[in-house]
Amino acid sequence: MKKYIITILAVLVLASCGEKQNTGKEANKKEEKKNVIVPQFSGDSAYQFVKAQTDFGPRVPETEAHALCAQWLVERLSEYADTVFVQDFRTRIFNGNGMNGQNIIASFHPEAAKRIVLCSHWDSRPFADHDPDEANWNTPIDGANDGASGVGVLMECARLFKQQPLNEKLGVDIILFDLEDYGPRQDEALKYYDEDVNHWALGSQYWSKHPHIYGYKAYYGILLDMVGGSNPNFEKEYYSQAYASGVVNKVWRKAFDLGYRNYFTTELGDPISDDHIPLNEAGLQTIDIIDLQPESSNGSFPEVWHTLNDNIDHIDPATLQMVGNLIVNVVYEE
Ligand code: AHN
Ligand code: ZN
Repeated sequence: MKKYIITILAVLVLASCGEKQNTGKEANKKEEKKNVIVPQFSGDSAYQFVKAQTDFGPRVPETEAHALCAQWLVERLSEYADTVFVQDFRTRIFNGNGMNGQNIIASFHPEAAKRIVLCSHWDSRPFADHDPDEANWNTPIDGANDGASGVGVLMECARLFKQQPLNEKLGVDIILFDLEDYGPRQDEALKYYDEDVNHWALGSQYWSKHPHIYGYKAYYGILLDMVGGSNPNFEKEYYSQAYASGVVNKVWRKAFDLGYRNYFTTELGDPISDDHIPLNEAGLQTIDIIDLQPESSNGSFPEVWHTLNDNIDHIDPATLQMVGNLIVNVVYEE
């Protein structure tokens, strides 16, 4: 019940915030920013949040592990956030079959008009279709990096947002998308190719058409994907730069300030089809922080990508720490 009351309030507040009156305040802004105390992001805590997910096993939609993980995510997020929404949806996967999914949304200061979206996908891929051993191509993956890493960072962010509340005028929505990674196997991709249909990012496509709050608007979004590998290479992903260059600049500038130049490069990365595309197409400027490895054997991502090796043994808490620290610095200084 309470959820729906808050929903209605949020709509009213959003509707009434057309203009703002800023004159003398601008000058003080920089000074204020310096005085914000940013809480300490723990890479080890984020790592535990990643491990808790992989301990369920592969989180493939419509499996028990997936359902149990959803329950855990909702329970933990309910401890931290003001409101948690579970958006159940039914969609169509690449082969035409129907499938159920759940987007999980944790809102902080749901009444605030100025909002930031932080997102990741929480499902894991049903097919290890880039595994060196062809016998594994139908085997689901743990998705420690591909899925759980971004969620782990966002769970630690949520813990901090509870511990040290954000400015009351700033709202954050952590959105965990389902069914990002149910695209067809690489060796069958042509068979299922349809220029009008994106077989990936199904939860994000659904949410973009049916946001959890009618008429939902946000200032910008940040997607985290594969943020847990060792020695990451975060290039300025092509669509992020094309759709949301201001957000890329803001985040990369902060990464430089924090001393992360070796990992947040100025290189313009390859275009990646990911959860940020439907959001950008719906008008929400969203960047993708994603580990791009154009020299790897798959040509795009870390070596373990879509193999059985994408497990907890290949997660580096230092990378989680760097990305998480960057996110909290961006958010608390907003
Ligand atoms: C494709 O390769 C179609 N998408 C890359 C985005 C992705 C997949 N992220 C995680 N898994
Ligand atoms: Zn994937």
